[in-house]
Amino acid sequence: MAETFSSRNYMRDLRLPFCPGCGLYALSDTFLRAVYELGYKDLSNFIFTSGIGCTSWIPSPYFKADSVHTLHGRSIPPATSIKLLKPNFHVVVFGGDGDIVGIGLSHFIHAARRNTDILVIMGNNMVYGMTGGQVAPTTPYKAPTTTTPYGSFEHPLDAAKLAVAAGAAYVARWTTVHINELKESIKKAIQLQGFRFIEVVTQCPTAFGRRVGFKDVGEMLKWFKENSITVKQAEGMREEDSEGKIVVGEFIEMRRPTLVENVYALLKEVQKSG
Ligand SMILES: Cc1ncc(C[n+]2csc(CCOP(=O)(O)OP(=O)(O)O)c2C)c(N)n1
Ligand code: SF4
Ligand SMILES: [Mg+2]
Repeated sequence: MAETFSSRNYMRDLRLPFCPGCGLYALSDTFLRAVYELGYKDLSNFIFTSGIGCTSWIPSPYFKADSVHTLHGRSIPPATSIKLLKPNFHVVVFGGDGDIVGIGLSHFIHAARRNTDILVIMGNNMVYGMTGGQVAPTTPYKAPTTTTPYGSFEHPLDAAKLAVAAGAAYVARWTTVHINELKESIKKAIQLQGFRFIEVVTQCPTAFGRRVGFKDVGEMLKWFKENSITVKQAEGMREEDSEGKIVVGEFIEMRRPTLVENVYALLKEVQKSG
């Protein structure tokens, strides 16, 4: 392990493309810190895929690693193929809320159902950030966006709960004010098997914060902090009372046969009988 952590050791000599104050700097850095603390000197044991959007820029081309930058919403299918062909690698998907649970939603559900051995990290900034702040399936009720100037009239999708219902092996949600918890969660998720999903509620001051009336990034982070409740606290609350809160913590951790195990076991059986 390198003497002290520096994200630069894991990154190409390029400047990240994010706006000042964007939470994606912290997400990128926390992921690399987790990798470092697990003892990986480089990213040669990892393969990344991502779609299109601000969050999707995290691994590609910035991480010094093999990565596939795919179409908007289509990062999970190539991750699945890569994991089946290269089962010894950690396959990690980075994507935004629009990418993962908007246009890419069916891939997300089926990957969880199959218990596909990948880690999906979703940066949830509650809008389509890169394209200017359109409403997303994760936009809070009544929040104004470029396409809902009078406030969103839809209730947001709970991606973590959906992943649990679909069969994920590990699900957690944190925000960019829960950096230590997020780092520990990433470390755990990298080491687990099956479909792992970590949602990271992250500030987008440019396309979300300004529009909903936050003065600066500090105000957004304060809102994350004051508005977060734990999974345990949420369990004891009525649904209408927890509406609008950010439920943070681990939602599930369970072991069941994974896609790779099932496919390779079947291949062995077929080869034996044929
Ligand atoms: C098939 C397709 N539809 C739409 C787009 C335009 N587009 C690019 S990124 C994006 C949304 C990005 O939002 P999100 O996935 O939440 O990522 P963020 O930028 O917020 O991190 C959209 C609609 C596209 N590139 N391809
Ligand atoms: S638009 Fe939002 S999510 Fe994208 S880089 Fe800027 S602050 Fe970050
Ligand atoms: Mg987004």
